[in-house]
Amino acid sequence: MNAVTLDHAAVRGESALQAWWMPFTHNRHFKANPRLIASGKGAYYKLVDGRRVFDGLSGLWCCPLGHSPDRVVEAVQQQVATLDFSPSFQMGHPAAFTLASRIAEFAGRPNDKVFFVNSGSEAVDTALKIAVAYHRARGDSSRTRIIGRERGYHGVGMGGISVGGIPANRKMFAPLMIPGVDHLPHTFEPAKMGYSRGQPEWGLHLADELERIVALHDASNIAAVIVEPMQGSTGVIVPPKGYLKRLREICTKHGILLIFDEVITGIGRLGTPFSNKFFDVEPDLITFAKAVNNAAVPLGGVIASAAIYDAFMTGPEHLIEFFHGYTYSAHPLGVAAAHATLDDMQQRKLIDRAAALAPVLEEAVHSLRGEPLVADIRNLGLAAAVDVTPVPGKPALRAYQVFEEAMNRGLMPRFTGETLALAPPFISTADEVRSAVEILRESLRAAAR
Ligand code: PXG
Repeated sequence: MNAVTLDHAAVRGESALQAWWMPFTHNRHFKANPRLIASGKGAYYKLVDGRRVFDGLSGLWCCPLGHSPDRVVEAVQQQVATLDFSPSFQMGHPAAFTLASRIAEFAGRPNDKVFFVNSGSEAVDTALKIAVAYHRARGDSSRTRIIGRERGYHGVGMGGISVGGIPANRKMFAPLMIPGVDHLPHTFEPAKMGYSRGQPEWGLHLADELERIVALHDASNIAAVIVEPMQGSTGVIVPPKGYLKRLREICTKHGILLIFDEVITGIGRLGTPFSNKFFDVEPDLITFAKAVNNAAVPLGGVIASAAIYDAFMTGPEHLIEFFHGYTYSAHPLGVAAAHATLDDMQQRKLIDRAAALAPVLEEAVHSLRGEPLVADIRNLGLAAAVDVTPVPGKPALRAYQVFEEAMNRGLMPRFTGETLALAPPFISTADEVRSAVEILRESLRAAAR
């Protein structure tokens, strides 16, 4: 049975859906009430029951060009017929080198180096390894502690859940956590910053908590700080004005590496290639994944400053300098899709378009203030979130109810906890962005009835 013949009627309550243990999913509920996607084109998905829905989250924040853009489709087709796989250990293929330079240029850091991986989780764990090994390579091997942040999402690897700050992602795996991790406080305080447009005025002082943690352990024991410049998964938590700059200053003062996890903010979501240009803050390491190749093939990476790379380039030249990598690092299909994605973004000026759509989304989403169930609204770049009031005694149900109403009206937003998020494809029109928000308005009203 393929995805197209597996329609709702045929599978409801039957065994056809039982074998796939789905990720981050309410499996039992889903299998009784499946939502199956048959195809995608441009900013729309088509469900197997024939409904067409606007893709309000660009897949999972990863398809800024919409679905199956011609250029990416052709590039992957050609690549699979030319060079389907190429080992990356002690061998290389030319397009991986040109992509690495291109991504470094794209980040405005042409001397940086790029290490390729296959997902955001791998990018995070790779960045943490680079950070710890970097200090050791320089003879500073007591610098091992890593500082993450409450509410942070850094994927699901052992490193990522350890530095991450989402309780549900951590509590079942406590014995597997890496030791020596502290967390900065999160910056979300609705009483002080509710309904902020863009970056909140309140909260800069929370960056100074880093000084407290440094004083506790002594800087000589701390390797790195990792934060999402804007927290995506936990509901578009926007950094207070000046906060990231302050973190940078404190890290620099104490010789601590600063890692920006840009798996969501990277590749244009804030209207700049990476968020360093948006916030005017240069981290030492940047992780990316998702949108880098429009998610056509899994690909991610870590951008490292030349100084970090150089610290590893010691010892005999015939020996490996960094014992890390994946079979699929710089997979030719992922790389081809990334070149095609960046070509398309650059030629069609799609990051400028994301920047131009950002105020449209801001205006529209904040017009939901005062609608039933709405508890808070936030936005940054081409991303926004609406918090809803919980159903008493049933956490996370309300946002799901709103999501269902939205799906019935032709919009697929993201629901998580008590939050609905929107991050439309960059190819969306202003009217599509506005009408997605109007559907959300009707859905909030319907869910409140
Ligand atoms: N870091 C960040 C900042 C992320 O947002 C990851 C790492 C992990 O990436 P992988 O490719 O391993 O999943 C992410 C992933 C959501 C949502 O709904 C967000 C993510 C993934 C799926 C859903 O907000 N972010």
